[in-house]
Amino acid sequence: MNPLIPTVFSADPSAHVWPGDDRIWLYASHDEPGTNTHDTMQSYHVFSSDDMTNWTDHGRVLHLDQVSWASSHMWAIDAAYRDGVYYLVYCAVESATGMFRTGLATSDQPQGPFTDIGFIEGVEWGQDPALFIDDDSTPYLFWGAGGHCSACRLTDDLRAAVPETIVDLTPQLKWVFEGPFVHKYNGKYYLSYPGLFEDKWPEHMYYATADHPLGPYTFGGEYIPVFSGQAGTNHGSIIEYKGQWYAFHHSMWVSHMSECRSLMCDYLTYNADGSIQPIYPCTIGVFNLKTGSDKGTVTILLDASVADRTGGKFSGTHPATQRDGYTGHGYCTGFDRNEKGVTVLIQSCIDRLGRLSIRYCAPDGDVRMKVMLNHVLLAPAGASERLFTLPQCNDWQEIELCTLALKAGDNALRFYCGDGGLDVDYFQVSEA
Ligand code: FUB
Repeated sequence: MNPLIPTVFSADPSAHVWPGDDRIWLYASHDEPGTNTHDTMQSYHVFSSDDMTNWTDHGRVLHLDQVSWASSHMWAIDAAYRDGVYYLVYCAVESATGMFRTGLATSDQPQGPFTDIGFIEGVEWGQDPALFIDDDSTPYLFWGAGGHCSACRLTDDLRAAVPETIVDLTPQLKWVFEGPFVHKYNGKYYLSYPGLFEDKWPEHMYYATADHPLGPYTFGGEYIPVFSGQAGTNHGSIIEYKGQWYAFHHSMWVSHMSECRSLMCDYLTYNADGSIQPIYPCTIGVFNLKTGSDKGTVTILLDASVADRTGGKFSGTHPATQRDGYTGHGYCTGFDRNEKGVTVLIQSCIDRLGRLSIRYCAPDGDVRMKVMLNHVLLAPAGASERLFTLPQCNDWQEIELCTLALKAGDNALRFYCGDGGLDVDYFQVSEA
């Protein structure tokens, strides 16, 4: 169903399937609700699915405040996997020069959170990066903005451009404006990009093909024309998942504001000669791979052990990994006094209801906790006392706690007031 992710404004989707993993992963930039300018963009989200219509929002995985060299414009991104490390490849304006740089951030898990390791040396005005690792493991970087597109080979550690390989692909990419993405199909390299037909907005999606990642490229044509409700920009990625090809892109179908965008997905079909058939985005979008339904949900999954790196914080609590069976990086523990707790960030693009669940372990007995959303204490349904009881359990269990009235923007969920013996794996917010 389109928009694919109607719960949080996100754009510039970069889709990947990682080795040995059954899921499809989307790395996307984040638009702030209520603004209509790209200047306010300052973070990224990761989404995953194993059926194409039910998606998990893994929350805010990198923020401008966590990037020491950058001052603004956390714009389009890509991701890569190399030697056991997941890379978020993003762009931001460098404080020292005012120039767009291509940043690298790493994680040991595909959902992040990501830790910045600096920008790629030798890439100037590196807006809208795409990192393509070829079958022989050679890494290539593509970037582009303002009507230009360039590419180069990267050093093996991905930290620098190999200067003598930098090429200006602009003359080979008709109407190119920004946002390159590279995929491979039947031995050919496909460079897809947003472009301005006759230099006029809005953007169309075009592609070109080559026998080598660095070209020369031959223009292939338009594969997503301008459509009703388009955001002005478009930007996307193309991927095969479980035997089917998909084109991810964005629209303004939720907000009707060009800079509050929502992710979209449509089927992509090749002709026998390798050319791509035009896509006309529709609300049905793509179907569930298991059930055949076009309906889906978005569930927010917040790993309590990394709350402090995803927009929340620990208040006297801390992450731990001793107890087996946790799902992400670990769990949060140390709720041993009244004031101790954990806060997680829930981002939503509209005012809406969500159902809050928690996965926890409480081996020493029932635990009574307080839950506060945006500084308001919540009560269990039908109860007058604002305390939630987590029943004793010797192993991890998930229970639903209450309904949340989320507001558009940032929501702080604080969970506190324990009396010991509690470990929290994750918080989950499902559609109500
Ligand atoms: O999302 C911010 C900017 O808008 C991207 O960097 C461009 O590709 C366009 O989608």
